[in-house]
Amino acid sequence: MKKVILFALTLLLAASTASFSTKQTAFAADTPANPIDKPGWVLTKHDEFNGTTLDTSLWVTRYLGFRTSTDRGNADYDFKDGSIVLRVTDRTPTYYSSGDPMKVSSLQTAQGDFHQGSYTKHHNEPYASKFSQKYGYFEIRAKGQADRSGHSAFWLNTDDPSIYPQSTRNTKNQLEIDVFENFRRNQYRFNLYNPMNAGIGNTNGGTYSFDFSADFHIYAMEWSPEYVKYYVDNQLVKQLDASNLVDKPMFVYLSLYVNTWGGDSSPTYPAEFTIDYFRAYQKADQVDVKQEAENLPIVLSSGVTKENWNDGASGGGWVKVLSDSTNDYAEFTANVPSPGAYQVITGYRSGSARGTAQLSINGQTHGSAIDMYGSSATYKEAQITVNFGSAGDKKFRYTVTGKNASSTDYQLGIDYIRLVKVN
Ligand SMILES: [Ca+2]
Ligand SMILES: [Ca+2]
Repeated sequence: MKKVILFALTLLLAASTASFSTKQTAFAADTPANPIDKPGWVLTKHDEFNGTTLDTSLWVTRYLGFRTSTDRGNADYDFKDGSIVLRVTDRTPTYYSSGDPMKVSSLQTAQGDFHQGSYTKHHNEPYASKFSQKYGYFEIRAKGQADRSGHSAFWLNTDDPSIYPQSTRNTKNQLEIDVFENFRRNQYRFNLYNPMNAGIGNTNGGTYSFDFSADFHIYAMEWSPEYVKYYVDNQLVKQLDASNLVDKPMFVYLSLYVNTWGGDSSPTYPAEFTIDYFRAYQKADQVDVKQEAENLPIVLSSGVTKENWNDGASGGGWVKVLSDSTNDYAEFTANVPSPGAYQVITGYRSGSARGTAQLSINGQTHGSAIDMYGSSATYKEAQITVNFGSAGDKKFRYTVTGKNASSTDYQLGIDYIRLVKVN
C-alpha cells in the first residue's frame, strides 16, 4: 500500500512539475546523450547524424519499395542541429495509390521483396543488406512526432531470405522486433512477432511519463538468446521471452508514419521524427560481424576491374574481381570493432575461372592461399585466426598467387568478410 501512495504522490509531483515547466517553456527535459562507449559492449555500427548528407553505405531511403510505385516510398529528411529529421508533410504522397491515407518517411539498413512479404509485388527491388546483426544492444536518441494520427517506429526485421519461402510470400510473414511504436505523444508498443513459431506474437504497450514529442529521450533494446528488453532513458521498461524467436540477423528501420493508426484522422503537418544517433553494440566476448564485400570500399591493382553480381549471395551481392595474372589484387577496407583474436572468415564464390588468393591484412600475410577454383559455382568459406592489436579500419588484401591446374583464369569472387571474436 505504501508503494501505491508513493507512486500516486510521484505522479502528483510530476504533474505539478510538468505544468510549472510548461509555463517556463525555456526549460527542456532532454535526456542527455549516452557516452558512445558502453562498458562490456563493443560498438559494431553507428550513425551520429552530425553531418549534412546521409550515409548511403548504411541506409536505404525507400520504404518497402516492392509494395508501391517508385515515387511513393521515398524518405523525406533533413539534417538539423546534429540530428536527422524524418518528415511527412501535406505534400508527401500517400504510400499506396489505392486511397489508403498512409504516408511514410523511413530509413532502413536493408531491403528486399521478402520483407513484410505481402501484397502485390510492384517492382523487382534488388536485395541489399547494408547492416544486420544477431543479438546485441540497439539504441537511438530521438524526439517523436507531435502528430496524433500516426506513429514513429524503431524496429527490426530479419534480412535472411531463407525464412521467407516463396510459397508463403503472400501471407503476412514477419519476423519482427518493434523496439517501439510511439503514438499519441506518450504511448508505445513494444512488440515481438515470429510467424515461424506460433508461440510468439506479443504486443505489449504502455504509457510514458513524458510527452515524447517535447524532448529527446533514449530508447534501446537488448536482444539475447533468452530475452528482449526495452529500455527508456536507460531504465528497463519491459522484458519479453525470446527463447523461441528465430535467431537470424535483423536489420534496422527508423520510420515515421502518418495515417489514422493513432486514432486521430486529422494529421498535423509537418510530422517530424528527429533522431540524434543510432548505435548498435554486441557483447564484448560475442562479437560476430559480417561485412559484405559489395558494401566495402575496394581498391584494385592496376588494370584490374570488377563486377558486382547477385546470384543469391549473402547480403544480396558478391564482387567478381577480373584479375588475370599473379600479383593482381583486390583490397577491401573492413572494420575491426575491438582489439583481440578473431576468426577471419572469407566468404567467396568458387568457379571454374578462379585463381588462388593470399590474404594480407595491413600488409601482414595471414594463413595460406585460398584456392577459389570449383568445377561449379558454390559459396564457400575460408577461415583463419588473426590477433588484432587495435580496433579500426584495416586493409584486407587478396593477392593472386596462381591458379588451380583445372582453372581457366585468375579471377576472384569475394562475398563477405566475417569476424568472430575468439575467447
Ligand atoms: Ca547527433
Ligand atoms: Ca555479399
